[in-house]
Amino acid sequence: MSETERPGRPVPGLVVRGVEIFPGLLDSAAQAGIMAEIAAVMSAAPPVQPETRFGRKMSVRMTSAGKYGWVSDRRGYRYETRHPSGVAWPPIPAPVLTLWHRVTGLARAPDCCLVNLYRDGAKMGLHQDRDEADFSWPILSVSLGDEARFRIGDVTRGGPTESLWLKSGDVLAMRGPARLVHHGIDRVRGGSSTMIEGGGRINLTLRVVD
Ligand code: MD6
Ligand code: FE
Repeated sequence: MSETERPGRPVPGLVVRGVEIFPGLLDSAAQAGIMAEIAAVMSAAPPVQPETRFGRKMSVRMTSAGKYGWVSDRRGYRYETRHPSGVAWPPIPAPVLTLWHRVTGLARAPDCCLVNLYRDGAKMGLHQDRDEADFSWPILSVSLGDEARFRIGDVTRGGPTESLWLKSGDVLAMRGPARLVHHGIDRVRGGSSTMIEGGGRINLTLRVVD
């Protein structure tokens, strides 16, 4: 992995169990700019409520931008080059790519921007992100809209966890020894933001897939 030190690369304001958090990295203009682009992504590739391999519907709605999108259905979890409807995923919006390069310092672009939409009561159980080919690449995550309690555990299952509230404009990086920690969203504080039309929270995760 070629990591170039770039001038102006932000320093994490907080590190929790190895996860780097950049509170308020995006000001409200930057958030609104990204949100407008993500709204266009969601009209081209509407978020769907995926099913797990076991036939349970997830409460989060998902879509993606980029070369690959992450999907889940009865056949399992995987990356696909098309939305379940058959349309190609829209390209990753330019301001999102700029943020990736600025925070990671990497020359390589991500292959996938997974868009997680949390409406009324949606949450996400503790999981690891391990459907990518090479865990030496980081994952970058952007929070928009309502505040959410993010829980962070360990690389191994079980054991102690810590949680923190993520607000709109917060950015987070999972890399190095923290790349494979368990994490999830306990709950979203409904109505805590007006950033998203129709309410709720959006989380973007940027990944190198192959
Ligand atoms: C969320 N985030 O914030 C869920 N995964 O809604 C994730 O699952 C996540 O924030 C990998 C890396 C960073 C993340
Ligand atoms: Fe994740």
